Amino acid sequence: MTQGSTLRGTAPSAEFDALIIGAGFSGLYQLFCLRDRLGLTARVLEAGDGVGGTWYWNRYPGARCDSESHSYCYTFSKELLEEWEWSERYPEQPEIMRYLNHVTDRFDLRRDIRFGTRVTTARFDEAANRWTVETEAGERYSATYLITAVGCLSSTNIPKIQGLDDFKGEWYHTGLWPHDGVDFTGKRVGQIGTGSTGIQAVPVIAETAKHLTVFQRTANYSIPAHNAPLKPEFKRYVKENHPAIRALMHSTANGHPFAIEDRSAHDLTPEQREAVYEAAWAKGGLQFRASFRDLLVDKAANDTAADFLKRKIREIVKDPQTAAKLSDIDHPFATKRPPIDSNYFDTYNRPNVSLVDVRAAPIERVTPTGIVTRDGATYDLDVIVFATGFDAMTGPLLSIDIAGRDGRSLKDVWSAGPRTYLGLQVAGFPNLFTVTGPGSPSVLCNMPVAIEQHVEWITDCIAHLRAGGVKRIEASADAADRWVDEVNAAANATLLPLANHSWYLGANVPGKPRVFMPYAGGMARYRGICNDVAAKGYEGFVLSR
Ligand code: NA7
Repeated sequence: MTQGSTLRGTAPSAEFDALIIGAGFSGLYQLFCLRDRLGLTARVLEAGDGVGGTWYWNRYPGARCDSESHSYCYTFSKELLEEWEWSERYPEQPEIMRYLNHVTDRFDLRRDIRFGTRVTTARFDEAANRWTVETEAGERYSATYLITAVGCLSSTNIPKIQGLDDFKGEWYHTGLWPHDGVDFTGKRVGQIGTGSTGIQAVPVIAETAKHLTVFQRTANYSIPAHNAPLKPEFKRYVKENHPAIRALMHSTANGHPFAIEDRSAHDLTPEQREAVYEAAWAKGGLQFRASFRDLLVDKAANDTAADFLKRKIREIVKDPQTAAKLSDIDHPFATKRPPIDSNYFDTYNRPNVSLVDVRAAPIERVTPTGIVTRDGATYDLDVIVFATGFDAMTGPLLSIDIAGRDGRSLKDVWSAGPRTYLGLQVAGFPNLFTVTGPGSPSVLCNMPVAIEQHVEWITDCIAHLRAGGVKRIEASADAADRWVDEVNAAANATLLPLANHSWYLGANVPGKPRVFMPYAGGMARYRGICNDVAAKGYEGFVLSR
């Protein structure tokens, strides 16, 4: 076990009741709750120069949310719900940024956020019962409670490809996109990655690039988003039905405003099933996977959806070889995060777009002028776009050097994979709360729903501690062990682990332990578990006065 290093700085620390790391959806709401509801002194430390978290950094072409706009927002304020109006079915990155800036100003949050401040270390001082954090600039802050609101997909995964440093063109990761954009006009562009991000970027880059070469390692399903401006009737429906929409989102497994149909794919004849899938395809979006209740638990049921979606790809893509590569999908539908798209497959019918199968011939190296694959083929490029995803869930937490009781570092405690109680706390790290941490539904849920539940639970917990004169709360090791078993059991009850190369399992980052990280038992069930734990006096946590 390595002991956490000591803090570098000697400057006195600025003292608060609570420190929050990150000013995305989570950090903003956590600040509001602790400051305005509980009356605590709180400070948000944010690496970026503005609010938005994941959305602040992900400015790539086509960046858009996969949750429908009327469900991708806070629900805690009736006034906020009434005054904000989304323009499209799926909100684009700039509109989400406008929304989060509006929330920040409306609730006067900006004055308690320190921007351009990257947290590098966090130490728990047992005698003082306080966390001290240090920033890249050597500033120090201390607080009783430390809350990480660092997001699940905020540590970029840039594959270590030999020769990248010598590339004479430009290269970018989609999650660290230049704020003033990238002009692809007349350029030969290579894009690596066909996850949700890559699938959004391809059609937009193809519009201006001279040529776009897409390097695909794993073929992917995608459902049309059918994005469009919202009609006045729908906007009115949303305005008049906030409580019912919120109640619906709270009742579903994924926090989306649609329920999973209570029927098996086996209940219907092949013709009836086809009609269901056609209707879901025409409707578009993530709701496709809600067509039958057994799509994620029964392989034969899943095959019916997978076959339909592969057939759609072959119908849309005209070149049979390209269609074959795009539809050669090796995992059941929705066992990796299912993308939704705007003309993704159709874009391969453009003369300026081509597909390279890097499962068959992996990328060998980057040269000063392009990419070489193992079969010796060379691709001359002016720009390389890495749509290669993230060191998900644990990456953002482990990028901070966090040490708890007895100087134990989080890196050591999680060396074989993350271990949490409810995804909210780690044994050995008192008064540290992890919003949407590993072991919680997080990325399997519509994120604002998961975030509001966590932030509210943490706020109620801190209120309870202060009301009872409790100085410290810490997950017990036993409760965390039991929860890790529960998280594994929940994943194993589904088909999700069959996608053995997914980022849910950490398999996209070389050397990362393969552990299924999010809780797959459903958001509604999870909310109930968290409520029960609190009602039983924070069962599984050790509270000390
Ligand atoms: P994803 O879903 O992790 O997708 C990353 C893509 O990049 C995926 O196709 C990967 O292939 C590919 N990849 C990663 N490394 C390499 C290397 N070394 N060579 C070739 N291809 C590679 O990230 P996204 O940003 O698209 O989406 C993340 C989430 O953001 C998404 O789920 C939504 O929740 C929003 P692989 O599949 O690993 O073979």
